[in-house]
Amino acid sequence: MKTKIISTAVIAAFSMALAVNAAEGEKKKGGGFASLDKNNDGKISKEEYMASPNAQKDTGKAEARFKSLDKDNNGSLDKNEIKELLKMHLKELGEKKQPTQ
Ligand SMILES: [Ca+2]
Ligand SMILES: [Ca+2]
Repeated sequence: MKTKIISTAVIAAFSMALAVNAAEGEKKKGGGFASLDKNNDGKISKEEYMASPNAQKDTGKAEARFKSLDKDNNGSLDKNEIKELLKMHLKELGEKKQPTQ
């Protein structure tokens, strides 16, 4: 069991940030996952996803993860799919911070 309350709050905050970013047409670059959307079409293509520094660390893992995130298998991550991505990343961050769990 992890610190569920905290991660839920963090996810909520990130989701809001993402929504704001998307709504503003991603004004500020370099932060959050909206910055992955290079061509600003509101989706993250596999190329965009793989170009992220995080994905570059382990491309095999990133590729597998992209596949699992792309629920409808259309080759890009839409907003709902990105939400899952956020959750996954946050979970990983939490695991790194709390190696005991
Ligand atoms: Ca895109
Ligand atoms: Ca998709």
